[in-house]
Amino acid sequence: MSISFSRNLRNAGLISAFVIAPCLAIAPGAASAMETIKAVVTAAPNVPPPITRHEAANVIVELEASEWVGKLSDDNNYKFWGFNGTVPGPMVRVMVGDTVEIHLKNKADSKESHNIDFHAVTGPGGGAAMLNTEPGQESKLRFKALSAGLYFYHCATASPSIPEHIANGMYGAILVEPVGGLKHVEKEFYVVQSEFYTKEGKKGETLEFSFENGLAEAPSHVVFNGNAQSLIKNPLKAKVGDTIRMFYINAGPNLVASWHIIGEIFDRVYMHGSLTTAPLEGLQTTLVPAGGSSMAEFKVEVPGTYLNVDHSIFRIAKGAVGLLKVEGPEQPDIYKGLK
Ligand SMILES: [Cu+2]
Repeated sequence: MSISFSRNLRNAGLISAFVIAPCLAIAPGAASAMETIKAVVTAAPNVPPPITRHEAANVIVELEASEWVGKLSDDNNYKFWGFNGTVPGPMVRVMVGDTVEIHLKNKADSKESHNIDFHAVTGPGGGAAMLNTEPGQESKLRFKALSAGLYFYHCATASPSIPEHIANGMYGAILVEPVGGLKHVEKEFYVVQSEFYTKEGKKGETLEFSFENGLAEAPSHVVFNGNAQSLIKNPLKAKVGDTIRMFYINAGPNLVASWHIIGEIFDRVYMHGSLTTAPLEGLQTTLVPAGGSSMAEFKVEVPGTYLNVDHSIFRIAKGAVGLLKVEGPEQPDIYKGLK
């Protein structure tokens, strides 16, 4: 079976699954009496401010799909597709019980139609069925956040193929906090691991997407926050004594991640981003499935530079390495070289 034939079959199945979804477009006057607020969304590695309210609200989230050429590494550019002009797309923070309105625009100069499947949504296509948006158009979806957790979102448009939309950078995170929020920590970071599948190209060229390399699960790049040098050039920073909370997404589209920070131990890992399950404690490395997440908290006790990696370790040669710099006084009781 040729690649294009199997691709068309797959698309046909997915398209029909979306078409049969019932229409739940937002009707005027249907909103409840809840307070309406506009969500603050942030580009990685930044995290929106913690939620301090205890009452559910109507939260409006504005996102825009677009397509642009940007840096994938110091050597090459890539034609990204993404949300709000960044790869990954922004992080969204809401509370369980909130009614969330997604307003998705697709920039007028886009070549493709785009949508979003939110893993936090209960309903057909995770909302994608309601958010198919042609260039220059806007679509809206209302959903109720039913379960606390750290969730992935991604484009799921079937033309030319769903994998291509994800592989080109159309993804991000939505955190659904429990009522009352998460415990205070000194630092929060948003990190997304993802693969890129490109055809071969020379230094300085804009690399092209390769569907064949995607099928072979042979990425040319495995990166954090959309660029092979992203967290090398702009390290995450903290101070001795800080507790760090990391919201870690594995966008895939294919690989399972073995997330590890060299020289640190995760004090608490909320496996798969579940915030309704007790965390595991004292972990070295944690699995993050493709299209999944993990939330980890850890106190940094010793100053120095730490490496954030996928411990499927050859991937560091493809870009899966970032820096965490911890400043503060030496702690010889915990860590000291001996003569
Ligand atoms: Cu898309």
